[in-house]
Amino acid sequence: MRTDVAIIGAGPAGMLLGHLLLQAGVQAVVIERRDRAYVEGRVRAGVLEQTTVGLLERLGLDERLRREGLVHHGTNLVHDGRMFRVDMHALTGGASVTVYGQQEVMHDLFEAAEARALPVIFDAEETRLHDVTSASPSVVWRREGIETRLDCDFVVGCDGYHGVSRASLPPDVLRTFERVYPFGWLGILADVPPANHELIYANHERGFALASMRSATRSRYYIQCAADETIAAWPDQRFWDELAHRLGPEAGSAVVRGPSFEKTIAPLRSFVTEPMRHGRLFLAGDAAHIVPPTGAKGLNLAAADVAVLSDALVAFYHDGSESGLTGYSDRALARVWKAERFSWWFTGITHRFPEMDGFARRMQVAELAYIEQSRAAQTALAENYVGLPL
Ligand code: RFL
Ligand code: PHB
Repeated sequence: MRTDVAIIGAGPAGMLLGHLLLQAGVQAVVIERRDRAYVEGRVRAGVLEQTTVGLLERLGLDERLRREGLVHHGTNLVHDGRMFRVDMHALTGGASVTVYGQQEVMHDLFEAAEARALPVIFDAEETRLHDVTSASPSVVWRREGIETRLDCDFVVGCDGYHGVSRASLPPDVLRTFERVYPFGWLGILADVPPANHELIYANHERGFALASMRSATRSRYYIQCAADETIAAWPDQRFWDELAHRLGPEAGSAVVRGPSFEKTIAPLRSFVTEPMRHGRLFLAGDAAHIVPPTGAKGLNLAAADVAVLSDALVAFYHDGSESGLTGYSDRALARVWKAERFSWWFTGITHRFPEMDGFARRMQVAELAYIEQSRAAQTALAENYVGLPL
């Protein structure tokens, strides 16, 4: 088999890139380790920046998003049990975010892949990358016992944090930067109306809590938990009690309880790989970087990476220009580091750290009180939250 661009991984990064290339007449094949139901079923991101929405619009994939997505002009912070609102729309000159679950994004991308004949190979095992520093790389995998080889011009690793692509960069080229946080997020989904029409990020002595949603009838809630916490220790009743307590009297009393149908614990990590290119191998999305979910940046960064990379690949095929490809890693990393900084900072001011002494705690309280009072501080938060320009 032969194609122009081999894409490893059919998550948001891989599928968006595949569609962007297809739209520009560049051939691509997406190779995915799991099946469609698994990828589509993963409950993850919920908040899309305007640039991500714009990308889906450019692909003609925004019809359901416009109908079902919830546009949010503000977000809310709670500290000392008090809630205040950051009017992102007013502070950024009209920007907003859209609540539309990653599961919905993936559904739309997979449906369109079938309709537009973007080739996606599911259940590919033992994927290996070959000759990525030569002019003719290839990808080999095994599916139902049969080995297939795909020759291509470029390989793009969109295979997430646990993928094979990053490992194909030689150790003397690869630099990694990491922070592992000493806690996780316990998240639930329940078919109950959300506590509030916008998100609420709460700093509480006992730990962080987040009130989010998927629709007017489906709530998504998270609470900070110990890194080694078990789900069995959190029956619904205990979760609801703790959530309501941490959200404070105003938001906590508005929480509508009901049976959860999803409950998972996610670790928190900041991680960056440099460079994001080696020869004809490019990395995009979680394969290259991880952010803690506090800033809602992961999926949006993946989308921003492939927006830049697809333009560079299309310029190569249309005009023979290599400048976009040469500049990809630096350009993507400049944005990645800013999102890393924001996600790390927002995590730092909202979570309870085990080593925190009285001074550190008071620094958090003072910072939140400052944000509450300062238009400048709220503007800084708002412009990062809605997403920095590409
Ligand atoms: P993904 O989604 O991990 O997809 C990678 C795909 O590659 C496949 N793969 C392989 N395929 C072939 N061969 C191999 N050897 C392979 N190894 C792996 C995998 O099966 C998978 O299908 O990476 P991608 O595309 O870069 O997308 C990244 C996003 O999924 C991620 O950043 C977000 O989910 C992060 N995130 C959030 N991002 C936001 O922008 N806003 C949010 O509100 C938000 N909330 C979240 C989040 C992530 C969370 N968790 C659980 C990590 C909330 C949570 C709780
Ligand atoms: C979510 O709805 O899953 C969500 C929202 C905001 C975040 C993280 C996750 O910061």
